[in-house]
Amino acid sequence: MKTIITFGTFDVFHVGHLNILRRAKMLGDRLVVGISSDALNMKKKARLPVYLQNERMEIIEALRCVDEVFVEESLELKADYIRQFNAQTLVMGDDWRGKFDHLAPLCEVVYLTRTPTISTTSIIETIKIR
Ligand code: C2G
Repeated sequence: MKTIITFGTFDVFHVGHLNILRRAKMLGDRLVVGISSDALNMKKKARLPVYLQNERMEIIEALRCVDEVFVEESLELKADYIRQFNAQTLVMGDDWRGKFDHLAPLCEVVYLTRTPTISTTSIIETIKIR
């Protein structure tokens, strides 16, 4: 049983999020997703997500390609989460390329290409303009 782990906020869920989760699942048998907590988002982006953490968790958990979700409380705890879930592969979008290479002794680290043009920020901007 090969476990894949990935992380993200997944705010205002869109097809770019779906694509990376589907591709991550294809690399193994079980996909575990760490959802950034609202508090972690405040720290990272100095604002709350549009969808709060329990809603983001519910949405991701309902996807066919996702087996388990948990709350990611800190960016620095990745090694602990990888051990806790016994993950063999960490998947991140290539906006994070190189940032998690230090975890390579613990598990395989794979960066997947982001889906072009779509982002939560651009969706919010579009809604504002309309
Ligand atoms: N993503 C993608 N294509 C897009 C937008 C996002 O492939 N057009 C990917 C990102 O690369 C990331 C995942 O979808 O792997 C979730 O994106 P975000 O919610 O923006 O995640 P982020 O805030 O970068 O949080 O511990 C790391 C962080 O929790 C990652």
